[in-house]
Amino acid sequence: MVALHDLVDLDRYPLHEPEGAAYVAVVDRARAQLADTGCALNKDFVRPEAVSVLAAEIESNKVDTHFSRQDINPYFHTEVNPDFPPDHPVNTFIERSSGFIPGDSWEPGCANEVLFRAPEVARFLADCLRIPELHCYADPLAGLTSNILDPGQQFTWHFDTNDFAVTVLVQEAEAGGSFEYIPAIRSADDEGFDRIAAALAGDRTDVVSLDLRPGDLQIFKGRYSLHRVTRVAEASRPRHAAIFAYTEQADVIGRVERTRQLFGRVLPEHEAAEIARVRGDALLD
Ligand SMILES: O=C(O)CCC(=O)C(=O)O
Ligand SMILES: [Fe+2]
Repeated sequence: MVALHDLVDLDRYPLHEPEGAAYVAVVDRARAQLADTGCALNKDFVRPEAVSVLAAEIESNKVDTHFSRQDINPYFHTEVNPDFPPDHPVNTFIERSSGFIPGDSWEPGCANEVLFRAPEVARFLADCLRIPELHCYADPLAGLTSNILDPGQQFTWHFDTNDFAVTVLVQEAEAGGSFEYIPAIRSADDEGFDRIAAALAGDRTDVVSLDLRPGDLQIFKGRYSLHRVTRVAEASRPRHAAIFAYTEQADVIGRVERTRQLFGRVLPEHEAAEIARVRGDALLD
């Protein structure tokens, strides 16, 4: 089986020595970036040879991708809300066309999974995010995924519903497919609708285009920062990113509706979790 040191450049990112000064320096840099822009970019986190392995695994699992195309508002909704004017962000719907390789597609022990499940990686991410501990998202479909943008596809402006996202770009598009974001365009007590409306209409003020390269590990706080992946050019190769989902609580499973939206199906685990949520316990009848 692949080991962590085969995958991560431990000279640059000494995840195996969390007490050392080098580790602390790397974490401090990520913390500063997160505080500043909500985005920490860990360049060349994955070794170049390992990036090829991650890419080959994604390529071979790509047949399992669930592609979907919806016109969404920044809040991931698709329906008009009559409480808001027609030109309001809530009623501005733009194309999201992309696909996800689901969590049950990966060979156990494959490189993508080893990287996702390595306790050292979860420890590092928790330290960067100043969270006591992180667990791999227990959702059987949404825990370990790959976001696929084929030529002509785009993932339009949106906010994430989770507090942070962890991404490794594995294959970059030659044209288009760039990650763009507007730091802190909203906050817990300010929706920021005016600036959001301007951004959706094409205003580039405050748009940051991230210099993301294959092997880079991105930690992104997407609750307050509007972000998108621009359209991959028709003549380009596809853009493939590995997406690692973690939760602060253990054993979290995603909602049925959202799972259907992204993966086109649900598993018995999702149905059971939904019933337990309604009842407030997981007991049989
Ligand atoms: O593929 C990416 O880099 C991130 C896409 C994204 O924003 C998301 O899946 O919420
Ligand atoms: Fe997102």
